[in-house]
Amino acid sequence: MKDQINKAKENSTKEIERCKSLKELNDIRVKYLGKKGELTIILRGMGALSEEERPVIGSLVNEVKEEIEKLIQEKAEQLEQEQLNEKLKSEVIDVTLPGKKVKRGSKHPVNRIIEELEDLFVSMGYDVVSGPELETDEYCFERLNLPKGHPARDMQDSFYITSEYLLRTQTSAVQARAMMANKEKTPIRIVCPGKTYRRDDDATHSHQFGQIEGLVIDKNISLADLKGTLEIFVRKMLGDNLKLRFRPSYFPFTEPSYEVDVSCFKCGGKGCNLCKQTGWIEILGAGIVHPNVLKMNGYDPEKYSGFAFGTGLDRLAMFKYGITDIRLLYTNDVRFLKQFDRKDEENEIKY
Ligand code: 2NL
Repeated sequence: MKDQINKAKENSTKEIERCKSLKELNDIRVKYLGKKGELTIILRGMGALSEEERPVIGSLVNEVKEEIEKLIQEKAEQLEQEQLNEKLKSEVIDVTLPGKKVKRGSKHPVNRIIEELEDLFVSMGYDVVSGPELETDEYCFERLNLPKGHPARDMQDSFYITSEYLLRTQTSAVQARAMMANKEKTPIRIVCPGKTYRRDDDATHSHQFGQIEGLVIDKNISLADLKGTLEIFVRKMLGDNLKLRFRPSYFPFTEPSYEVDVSCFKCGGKGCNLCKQTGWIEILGAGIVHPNVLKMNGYDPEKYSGFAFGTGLDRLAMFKYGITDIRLLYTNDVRFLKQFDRKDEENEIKY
């Protein structure tokens, strides 16, 4: 019996040593120590032994059992450690690899123009004001010196929603609201960028377009103030040293009214395809606020005067970035838009 025990000890020790997995190790444990394991069977068979032999064999079996258990425990720890090392090795992270780049969106060129103009005018003490795109006839036309039946209303074919409400045809409505809200309490210095709508349906016009208007009302405001302001506006947007030219024109809300040209920023005024050989490019509409408009919006024209101007943001963006097809501004093709990823200065075309 002793031999049998020693043999079991010897064999199990070898098997444990050779064993390569926890599963195999468990099989070994069952084989020697399990319910039907070799040592268990020996213990059960001890009844047949003599009184003297029983304690000797009993303690030997227990000793060997403990030893095997200890060996199994040690082997298990070793195998677990090996498994962990293996796992760590397979999951190793190279912290020196470059990270994945997060794709960032870019600002729409028209929004860049708006932001730049807002910064410029805020730096000159203006407020940026916005208002509803769905406007009343009253604020879009009446208060801007365009009474019902006025021929200028025909100039702008509008999107009427009801007989009273329409999509605003110009941002001037916002300015009329600002005047009505202030009513001589304070002077006014505001710019109003925003979307406007007209029922244009030919190939070169869009039914929706961006506009920015400016309005200044105070005591003793003159045409000189308007000229100086527009000069700063144009030079900041399109280039230093550009010249302005005021041509008499007509707007119902200003008197006198002007169309303002800028000396061609591509050819410097010599004549080229951009300015159609004239040396000038029309860029703004402007004028001195009509006394009727002042009166209708709560300002006494005897005490107060003001200037106003307006321009299309799409045209400005096209000039500034050298965009030749207006549809690119509305189709949101990322190949186009991502070109405006970088800083403004890098996108500007140098004429
Ligand atoms: C253009 C011309 C212009 C105004 C807008 C205005 C507003 C008020 C009073 C007086 Cl509340 N004038 N706005 C004046 C002159 C021209 O816009 O070509 N826009 C695209």
